[in-house]
Amino acid sequence: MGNSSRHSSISLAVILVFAVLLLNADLGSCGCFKRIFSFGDSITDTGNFAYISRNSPPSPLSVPPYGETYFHRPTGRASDGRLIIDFYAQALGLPLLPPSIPEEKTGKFPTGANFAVFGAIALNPTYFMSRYNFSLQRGCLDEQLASFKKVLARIAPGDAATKSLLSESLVVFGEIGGNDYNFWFFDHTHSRDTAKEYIPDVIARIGAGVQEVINLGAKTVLVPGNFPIGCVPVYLSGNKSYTSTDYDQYGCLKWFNAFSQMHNQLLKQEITKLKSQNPGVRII
Ligand SMILES: *[C@@H]1O[C@H](CO)[C@@H](O)[C@H](O)[C@H]1NC(C)=O
Ligand SMILES: CC(=O)N[C@H]1CO[C@H](CO)[C@@H](O)[C@@H]1O
Repeated sequence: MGNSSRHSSISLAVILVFAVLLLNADLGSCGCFKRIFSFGDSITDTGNFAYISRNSPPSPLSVPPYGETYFHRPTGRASDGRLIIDFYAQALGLPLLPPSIPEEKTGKFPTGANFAVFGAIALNPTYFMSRYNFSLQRGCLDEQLASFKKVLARIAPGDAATKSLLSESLVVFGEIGGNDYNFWFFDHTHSRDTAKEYIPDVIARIGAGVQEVINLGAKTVLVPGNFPIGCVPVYLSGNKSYTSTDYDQYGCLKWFNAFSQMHNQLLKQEITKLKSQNPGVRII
């Protein structure tokens, strides 16, 4: 996801507590993973974007209040505290994941690395150009996977070594895809319904990415869905409505929550398909 406010960090905090509980229920704090590799966008980025943009005008992520509650300094996370991925690492007894890009060419990443980049999309930018004549200058999943493979080729060269290393790693695949819709929701160059047209393509891209890491040797892949974005402040303010029926009993925007559910339902179907195609691999 793109811009995040302190309020959205708070609502996300509630969601991530549930996510950690779910993860614990499924995997336990068993010391069963030696490392975590993760992909995604600002929900997961622990410093890649801030590093990439360090020489341009400083991004808001590099100044307070980002980082103020836990790290007591800005770390490049789009949050005042920890991100969901930090809680996963702590729940599994691992150090917090370093962002991959600052050490892309040298890092040994003994406990894993984080390839997520703020603002990243799942589909390639060329998709939006050819389909909607819309130029989107963003990082994408393909770039993160390419960077991952480069790192693997260095830290575990050869198919057998890569497979062995990944078999004892947890791969966290997302959240990714939210930004493929977000620019439509905030840009208003097209109707927001346009975003529904390409949900299946976003899901197919995520599914292909998950299959790619499984082919490399991953045995446990966690694939988070999208959030109830209709409850997130940036959507509530950016799409304020004066029609009371646009809101549910919690004051959330129904259209956006229904949209997230559509994405998540298709994602679950994709995961069911991936599970049947990859017996022996845990896809959560
Ligand atoms: C594509 O967009 C550009 C501006 O961004 C415009 O000049 C051009 O006419 C558009 N092409 C088509 C086929 O709509
Ligand atoms: C009330 C309001 O601003 N609604 C907007 C919500 O966003 C869509 C496009 O994403 C606009 O078409 C609406 O006007």
